[in-house]
Amino acid sequence: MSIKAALFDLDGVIVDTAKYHFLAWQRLANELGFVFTEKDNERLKGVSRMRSLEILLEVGGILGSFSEAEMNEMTERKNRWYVDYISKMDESEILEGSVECLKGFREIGIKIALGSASKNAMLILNNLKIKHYFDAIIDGNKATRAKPHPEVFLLGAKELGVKPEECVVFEDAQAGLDAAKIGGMKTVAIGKPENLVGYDRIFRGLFEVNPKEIAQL
Ligand code: B16
Ligand code: MG
Repeated sequence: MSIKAALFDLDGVIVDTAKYHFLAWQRLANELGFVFTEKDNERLKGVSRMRSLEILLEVGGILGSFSEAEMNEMTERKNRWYVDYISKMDESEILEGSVECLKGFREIGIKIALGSASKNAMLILNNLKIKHYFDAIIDGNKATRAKPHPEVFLLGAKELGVKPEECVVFEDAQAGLDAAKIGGMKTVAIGKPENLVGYDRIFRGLFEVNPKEIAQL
């Protein structure tokens, strides 16, 4: 068996928080006086909070009009609304097959880490009651460099005490798949083949994943 650890992205793989990010970013766009659509929101997946704001302001045609302090204030405002939404989440929002997949890897002795860009990952894991499945949790507070930089996954491998080539990463965002590849890890894409490239396997969701098969990658 070549794989010793499975590293999971959070948003888009284990839970769909993108809808809450969207509602909060949309509210900010409304306050700033422009429309932000669900299609625009696709560009924010897997991207850091500040980079998301830059994309949003670009959509509104007002990127470059604000100071660093104003940009910080806007990300804080958006985050307060976002945290309001995710504070109400519970186990019913876990995406289909996620718990079975995590259990399946544990049963065959594969270590598990979280590799998320989100600074709110711990709150989400607590609300979903799945924190105990993770041997290491690397989130946006621990990793400072945004995907496609491989930092978040390399820190995960390090905390688990495994080599990058012994890891498989589950990701829904292209930046995340690129980060895993740059880090020298195997990749499982979650999503549609027309939206993603450069993966070892692709599934519609964790409900399609067979941990024993992935362990042989
Ligand atoms: P926060 P992931 C990412 O989560 C989201 O996909 C992305 O839309 C968000 O901007 C980023 O986390 C930062 O989140 O504002 O909560 O710190 O896919 O890396 O689990
Ligand atoms: Mg994601």
